[in-house]
Amino acid sequence: MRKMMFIAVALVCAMSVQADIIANLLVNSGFESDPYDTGWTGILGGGGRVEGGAEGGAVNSGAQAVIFDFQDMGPWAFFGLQQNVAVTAGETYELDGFVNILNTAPIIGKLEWTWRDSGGGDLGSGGTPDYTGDAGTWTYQDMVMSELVAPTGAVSIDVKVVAGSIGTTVGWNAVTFDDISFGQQAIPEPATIGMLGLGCVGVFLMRRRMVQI
Ligand SMILES: [Ca+2]
Repeated sequence: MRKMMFIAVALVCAMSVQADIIANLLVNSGFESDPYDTGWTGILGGGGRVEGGAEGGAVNSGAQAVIFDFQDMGPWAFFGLQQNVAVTAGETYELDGFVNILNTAPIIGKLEWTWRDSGGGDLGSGGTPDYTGDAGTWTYQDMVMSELVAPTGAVSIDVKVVAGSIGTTVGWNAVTFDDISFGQQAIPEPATIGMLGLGCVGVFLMRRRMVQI
């Protein structure tokens, strides 16, 4: 019983100290509507359509995800969507999202971003590593980029989902994305940090007592 309590408190402790975002600034982040109607615009080769779970586990949450199809395609075919979001220079942000890749061929999915100044100028870009799937299976992977600090002069960011073939694809393959989030990192209140610290010390003491018993 005590051990279970310890595990429960330790779990709450670990979850509470994990960085989170205050609010998701993206519109239609779960692709519950057609991205071309709501929130997103096509980049690279465009593409992408919303679909429900008919493909077998293609949805991370809700009823739909966005899916990019690869049908007998040569290497270096890239498709994507982007959304521009206002930011404050100097503030710290986090980008997160889920990618699900059916790769019987060499295809990848990733998140990318470009900071923009007031004239739309490029203030720097970046991206997550290339995510690949387990051959022939659907498995959602969490793509997280934390500690993204808006550079001096930045007024907005282009958040992008990118799917691409890095070799020749044979037959039908697909990359799906769902639940993309971008927002300022939540900074815990000093009082909360104090309480958390006390809680964690409590867990540590409980653990010690358990060891002694
Ligand atoms: Ca969804």
